[in-house]
Amino acid sequence: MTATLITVAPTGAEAEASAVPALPVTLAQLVKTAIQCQEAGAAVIHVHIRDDEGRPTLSVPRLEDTVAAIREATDLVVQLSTGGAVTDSFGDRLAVLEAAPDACSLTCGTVNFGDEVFANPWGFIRDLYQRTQELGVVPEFELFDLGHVATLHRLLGDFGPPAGGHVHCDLVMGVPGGMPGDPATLVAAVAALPAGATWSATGIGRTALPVMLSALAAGGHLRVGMEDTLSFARGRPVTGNAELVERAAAVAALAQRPPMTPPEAREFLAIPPR
Ligand code: KMH
Ligand code: ZN
Repeated sequence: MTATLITVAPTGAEAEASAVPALPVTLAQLVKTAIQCQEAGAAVIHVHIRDDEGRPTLSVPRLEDTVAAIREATDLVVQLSTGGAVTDSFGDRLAVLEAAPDACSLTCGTVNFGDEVFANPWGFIRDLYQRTQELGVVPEFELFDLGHVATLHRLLGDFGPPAGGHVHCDLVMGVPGGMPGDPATLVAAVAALPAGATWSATGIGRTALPVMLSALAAGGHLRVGMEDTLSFARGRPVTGNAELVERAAAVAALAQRPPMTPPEAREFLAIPPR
């Protein structure tokens, strides 16, 4: 059994900064969170940023500053979100890559997202993927539904392997409108992945723990963080991202699959040296 890749998704674009005081929204808070989460066992950070009012933004200069600051303070693989918020334009989402992160998320299809729609039509997926190849940014394929796996096969068939050459996916489970976060669905999604692909899984909200346990049992990797869940347990809000990473690292160690270090993660994900 291999070690466990732990990704932390500390902020997201959905939670209201004013309603969730523990959410890291300033650059200083994000950097402090990154340091704590690396110490707790994370190797990758999935980054969404906020503006001075705490609202989601895709400002490229701000993203550049964020990438530089996290690199300065940690060894984490810096993965910028190209999903942004449901209100972001395709142009702004494509421009995220200009901030030159190590990696980025790349969602492989449209999905109902609660009362909203997270739009990812084929033309956008294709353009984003080709731009990652041009810039040498390693994509992580976000799969919110089984149909997204079919689109991943199409993408790889039409345009070849990603930057770095290795395919790593993240099953995002339990979004209202996407695939449910349960063991049977996880097994079905994993069975449909391209040969040689590796995968993580994240369970949104109350599916966080069933998905974590199922993923470890099935040989997968983990994503945790306040983007995905704001409750540590029933009736007990998360006090910070590090406690979610600590719990994931403890469960992974119990499964005899301790956390990967950031250098091990870079090799595992085939992140090209900068
Ligand atoms: N905020 C969601 C609409 C990603 O980061 O790539 C999309 C999302 C996926 O979070
Ligand atoms: Zn995200």
